[in-house]
Amino acid sequence: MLDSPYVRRAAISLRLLGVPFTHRSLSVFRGFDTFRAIHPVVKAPTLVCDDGEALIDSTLIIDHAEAISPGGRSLMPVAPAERRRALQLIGLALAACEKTVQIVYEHQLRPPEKQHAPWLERVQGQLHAAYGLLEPAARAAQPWLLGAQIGQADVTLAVAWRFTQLMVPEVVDATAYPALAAFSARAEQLPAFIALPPV
Ligand SMILES: N[C@@H](CCC(=O)N[C@@H](CS)C(=O)NCC(=O)O)C(=O)O
Repeated sequence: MLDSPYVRRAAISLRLLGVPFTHRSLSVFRGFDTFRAIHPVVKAPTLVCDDGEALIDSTLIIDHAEAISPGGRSLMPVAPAERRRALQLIGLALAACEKTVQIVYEHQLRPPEKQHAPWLERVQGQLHAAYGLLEPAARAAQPWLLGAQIGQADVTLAVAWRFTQLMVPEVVDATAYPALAAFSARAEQLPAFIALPPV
């Protein structure tokens, strides 16, 4: 489901890379048994390739999509310095996704009496640390994080921010991160983002 930031970043990336795919929206919770019939590990996203082999994990799916993209299109810089910067930013954005998911799971999957306040505080602090490092990067974007061309760092950051704002806006106040909010709004106007909305 596109409300998962991992599913959405993979889908937007495939689209930007020109790799055709069919999207089947299936909940890993409500559709557990149906999903398990597709892949026993029940992780979203799962990419089932034309020969029936399946890949899990958004980063690995995107890696494969880059390898088969028509015309050798890529969302990653080649030069080592820029590539390292992209990897650094993607790591922070993925951490923001993970910490947001942990907060959501703590609230939605655990009974209230089993929720652990110190764990939630730790995770919220980590989420703010990630966005705190990403805010100056978004402020310096021209208009994208590594220059004129949209890349994987942009896709992952924009998807992460929108996900956090949809799921836990009370934890991450958008007004405290104006550059991230503006960056996200810019990305969400692109056809690939509009075609694959989180809700
Ligand atoms: N590192 C993975 C994370 C994927 C992930 O955790 N997806 C969630 C949905 S947002 C999921 O499958 N949750 C069910 C579970 O972990 O049991 C990726 O990048 O694809």
